[in-house]
Amino acid sequence: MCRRAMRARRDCRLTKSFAASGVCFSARARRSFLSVVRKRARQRSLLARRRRLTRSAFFAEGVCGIKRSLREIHGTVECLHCKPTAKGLPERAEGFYASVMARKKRALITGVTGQDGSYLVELLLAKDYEVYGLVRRSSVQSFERIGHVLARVHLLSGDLLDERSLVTALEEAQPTEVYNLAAQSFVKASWDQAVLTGEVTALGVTRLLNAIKTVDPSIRFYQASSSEMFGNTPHSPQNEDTPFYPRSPYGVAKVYGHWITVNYRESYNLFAVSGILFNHEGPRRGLEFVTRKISDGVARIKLGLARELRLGNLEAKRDWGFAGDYCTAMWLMLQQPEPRDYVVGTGRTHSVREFAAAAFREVGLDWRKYVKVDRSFLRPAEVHRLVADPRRVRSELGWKPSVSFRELVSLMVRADLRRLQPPEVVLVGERRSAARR
Ligand code: NAP
Ligand code: G4F
Repeated sequence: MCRRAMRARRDCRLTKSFAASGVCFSARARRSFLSVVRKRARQRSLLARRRRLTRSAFFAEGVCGIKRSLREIHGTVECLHCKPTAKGLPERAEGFYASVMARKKRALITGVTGQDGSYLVELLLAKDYEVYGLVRRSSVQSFERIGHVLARVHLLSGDLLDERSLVTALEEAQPTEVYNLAAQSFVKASWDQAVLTGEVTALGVTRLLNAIKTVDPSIRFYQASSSEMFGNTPHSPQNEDTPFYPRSPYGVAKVYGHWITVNYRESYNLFAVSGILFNHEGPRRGLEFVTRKISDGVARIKLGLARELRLGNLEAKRDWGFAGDYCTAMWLMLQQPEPRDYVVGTGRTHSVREFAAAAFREVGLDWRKYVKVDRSFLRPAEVHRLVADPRRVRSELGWKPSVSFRELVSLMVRADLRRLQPPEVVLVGERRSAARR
């Protein structure tokens, strides 16, 4: 019906100009003229569809063609917005087009309860997005990282293991952008749960891309790829053209996620991009990752809550940046005219030993007195050194990190000190008793 509405308007306009040209306007001539025009329009509409949502594509497709979910809302094949009137296309269709274009951007974030999810929510809310977050069912829900913005986020239940739940979430949120941050993201755990890691971190990406293809192929998609994909590569620094050599089931799963994103972009013309992000940290980082384990350990030792810090390989080197900065890069990637993959990192690398030394220095302690090497934290296969070559993201997206290595260490240690500090009321009590003494 929508197409018929389009056709009615086009025919009406074209036959008028045809008649105005003074050419003989017999019924037969009109019919053959229109059949040629329609054929061309069909070709144009196909091209436009391939080129995403332009204004002409919107009408050529018919509103319902683009927003298939609308058809379900109307509960009828005939879309009210596009129903033709005696005058051709109704004003409502124009109005609807304008309202669709002017509507708030909507984002769906998988992994919204994770470190990056929490920073991305803040960023998108500040940009006036309508934000939806996918959360998986758990007997105890932990919204620790997003508690402060919970009232402004729509939470939807779903799991990367379950494609149907992803379709439902997309239909409900009707996002313009999807950020796939959900994953089994802890490298060490990926050896113990290699199949689960593959199911979530690798196949989960295919499920989500399939859901997008079914619900609305105009959605822009961001895949959280990782520098772990470079693993043991002999090339340094690593950029978008560096070959992958993953060293863990996690790294292997991320390589799959990366290539399926590229493949769906090339096969189905989706706006799907892969951000190859190097390690990014902050006070919201999970306690199992080395930087947070160190900042937490240092704060505990400083406050007399622990005596030592047990770590694995101190010589491993990583390119560490602040997670908030990296979420800006994710967003920038989805605002570009063309989908492209980017490496995101600081371009500087430091060892675990250097991180630990800087963290202890922050509280005036010598790391050598407290750090013990514990072989149980070593990995079956290690990634020894990673460092980004972020030239493309800098030159094309204008992105650069705002927090240096020293600042990152300092802000993480200070945040853990604040968190673990005895409550203020104890300090006040202490001050009073000190005053009495
Ligand atoms: P994170 O803190 O571990 O968060 C992971 C998120 O995924 C959590 O919200 C978790 O939900 C969710 N999740 C896990 N399994 C799921 C499933 N089956 N279905 C739905 N959700 C599921 O990770 P992050 O540091 O924020 O990283 C975000 C993404 O970037 C991950 O994909 C990670 O692999 C990737 N990445 C991270 C870094 C980095 O340095 N941080 C670098 C490169 C790439 P629960 O709260 O329920 O567990
Ligand atoms: O902090 P990590 O566990 O991070 P890893 O393995 O680099 O992975 C993180 O960054 C990736 C990006 O490259 C993400 F894709 C991934 O999701 C995750 O966010 O370990 C960093 C290094 C490793 O070489 C590890 O062997 O620190 C070494 N390390 C030494 N002692 C330790 C420890 N790692 C942990 N987790 N715990 C230790 O006690």
